[in-house]
Amino acid sequence: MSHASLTDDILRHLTFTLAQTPEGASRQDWRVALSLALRDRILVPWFEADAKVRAAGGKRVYYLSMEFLIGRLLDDAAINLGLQDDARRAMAALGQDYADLVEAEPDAALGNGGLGRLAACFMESMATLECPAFGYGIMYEYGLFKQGFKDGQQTEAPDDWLSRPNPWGLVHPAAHYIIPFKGEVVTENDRPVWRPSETVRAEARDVPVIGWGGTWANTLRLWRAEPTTPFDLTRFNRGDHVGGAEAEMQARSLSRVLYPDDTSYQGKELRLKQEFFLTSAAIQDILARHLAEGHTLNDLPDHVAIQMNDTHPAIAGPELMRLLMDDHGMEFADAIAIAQKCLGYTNHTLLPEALERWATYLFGSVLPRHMQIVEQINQWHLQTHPTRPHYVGVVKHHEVRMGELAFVTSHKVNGVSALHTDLVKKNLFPELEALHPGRIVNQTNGVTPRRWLRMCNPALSGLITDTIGAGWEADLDRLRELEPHVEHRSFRHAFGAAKRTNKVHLSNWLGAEMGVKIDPDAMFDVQIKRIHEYKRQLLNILETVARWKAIRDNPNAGWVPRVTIFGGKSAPGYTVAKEVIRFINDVAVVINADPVTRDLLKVVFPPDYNVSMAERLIPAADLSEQISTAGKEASGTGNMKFMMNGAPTIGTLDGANVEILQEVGRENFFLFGLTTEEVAARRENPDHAKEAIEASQPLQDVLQMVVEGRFSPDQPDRYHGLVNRVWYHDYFLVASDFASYLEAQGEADRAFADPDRWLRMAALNTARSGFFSSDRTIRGYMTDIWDIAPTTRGTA
Ligand code: 26Q
Repeated sequence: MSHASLTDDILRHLTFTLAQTPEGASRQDWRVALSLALRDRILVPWFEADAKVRAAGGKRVYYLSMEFLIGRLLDDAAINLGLQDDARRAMAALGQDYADLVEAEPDAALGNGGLGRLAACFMESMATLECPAFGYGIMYEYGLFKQGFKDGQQTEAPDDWLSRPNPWGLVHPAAHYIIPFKGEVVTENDRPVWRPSETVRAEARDVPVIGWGGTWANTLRLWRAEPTTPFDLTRFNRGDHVGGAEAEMQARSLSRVLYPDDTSYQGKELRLKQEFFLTSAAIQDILARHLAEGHTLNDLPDHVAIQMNDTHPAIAGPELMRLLMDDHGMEFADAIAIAQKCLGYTNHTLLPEALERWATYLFGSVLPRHMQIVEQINQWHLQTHPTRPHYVGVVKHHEVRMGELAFVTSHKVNGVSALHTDLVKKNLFPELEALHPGRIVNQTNGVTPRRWLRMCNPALSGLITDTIGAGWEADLDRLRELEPHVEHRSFRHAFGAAKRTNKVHLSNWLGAEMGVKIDPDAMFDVQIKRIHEYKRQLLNILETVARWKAIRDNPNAGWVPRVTIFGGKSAPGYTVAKEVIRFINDVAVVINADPVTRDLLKVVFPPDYNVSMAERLIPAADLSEQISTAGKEASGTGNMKFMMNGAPTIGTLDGANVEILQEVGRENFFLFGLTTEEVAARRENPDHAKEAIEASQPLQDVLQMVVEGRFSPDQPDRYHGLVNRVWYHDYFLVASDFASYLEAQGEADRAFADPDRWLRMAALNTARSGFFSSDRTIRGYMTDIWDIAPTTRGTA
């Protein structure tokens, strides 16, 4: 495929699909025309992949997730097809700048953070590994809100991402299902019959997901809610213009907007309906495909592996059983046996406030038949495990516990890092682990190196290919071959040059977007992730204030210049997180205006952090901030992206940091803070924060400055509540870890001041990051959970 034929196809799409002339075409038109020309080249591998699976009668993975945090797809598709250079040349021949068109694509933010981005990385890895798979999600009309700052405070605006054309979502008119809700369950001929009082229609939008090499594509099938009853013309004609559209509005609300919370769940009816909408459409689709391919329902586990991304689709077990029993006459015992063999459940959190529990009255009113089945499952589990403690159960205290439900309906339950899986066994499900030894397994998260190294960091990718040859993208362990080169000054120099290129790009972008001038030779210290108390952005900004004060007290002490960069959104209702955002912005105003420290310290917090912004920030980062309270971050995946891109971590022994430390070695990681066990012990002391503050002069000074209103001169008491929480309600141990963090930051300064030492560390981070490819993770799921033999692709 040459760039000439690509040029022809782009022009053909511009003319005949978009009905535009080259002269009249906008940037969006060119972007869509190019996307369509690339999409054409995905279709054949896509159809062929499906035909191969059908012919082989093989097993497919069905990945059920309420979130897919996709980001942009154009450059990713071009790279995986091996057509990036051709696309660049074709666009140049047409007088367009390829990079400009890539930027014109809206960022598909159908997810909140880590869990949703993991699902997107998994889709790409499954396609790369030629693992037959469908992703099932929701085609939200509005993705995660757009974040703005007004006087430093977060504002939220709807993310109207579909207002610009989306060439990646193909309408699949044949795939549509009726999703029932509410009503009652009656008995007919001794069998329960659900008579729903509401229905909506699920319609499929298919996004083809092309793997590295362009030989295989899977489907991400996103459901859109549509009314089952057409527009009520009678009501409209009676003059009730709004009422005529009510049913339509009600139905469409199910796929209207992504819930922007990623911890505290609220128990809202609409959310439960969204979860069932996704899950029922998916299960109906799976059964329809299975039967259409000529298999019997008893064979289901031979052809179907369903993975539940957290408990959000945990109604999958009861829904599958309902269809098997009520529509196909299967007995309960057979139905649960089949469900268990098909289902797997991935847990992503230990935070108690994030565990889904639905009041039985709500659950029973929205899903009356499922309520009966859940009760039956609970009874069956108790009968088959009579030693089950009285306080354990799927239904307890008038609540349905989705974690327990997912656990007992699955054959495997997994955590997402070694430490997290340990804690899932010991703290979250100790009783179920005892009753079902071996069911809980670990699958440490990973990220796709195509997007998170090859695509976002062309400078470093080019150096890697020049050094170890092509093909490392699908065989990331090969990055180890860089290690001997790290000993060569010329390689370290080239590594540093690639990093500097990225830092210059970022400096220019930040200058243009935020009007700040930053020095590309300063240390870029980056913390990007959702704003959460447990992630401790507060610890980072308090340390930054301490640094500012120390520089002012002693400006000529040979300071390492730093730019402290934050990015991230807060859930709109999370008051404490929003206060942290405002505090960081207020601190930034004061520090950035200080002439004494201007060349040594800057704080920048660009608004509306998203996947595309991560792709700019990560390649330019020097230091990766992974500073959660030990035991709270299930894994983290940003930590892996930084490591791949040559940014050493400053971090706690939490989540996958533990494994990063193990891979990269103690001397290449800035470790600090209490361990999980020490955290628990420390909390036993009611004065832990007070004692830590009194033992640290810098922390006392910082808190004093904040109390005095140094960062809120127009309202000196603005942060009294914040400081008060550090003193008296410091559940996440900001105070207790402060001194240790300060020490580690000092170590990072000393390392950075020695460029040769730093480059060695940075390069070794990249060289030792192979383990964190999501290809490795997916191979793990295939062997340990899905019972699908991994192909040897990439490991040869
Ligand atoms: C639940 C109910 C109602 C509304 C929203 C939710 C909800 C939505 C999203 C609850 C949780 C989430 C997202 C959780 C998440 O992103 N967890 C992260 O998952 C990553 C991938 O495994 C890990 O790396 C992170 O450590 C973990 O925090």
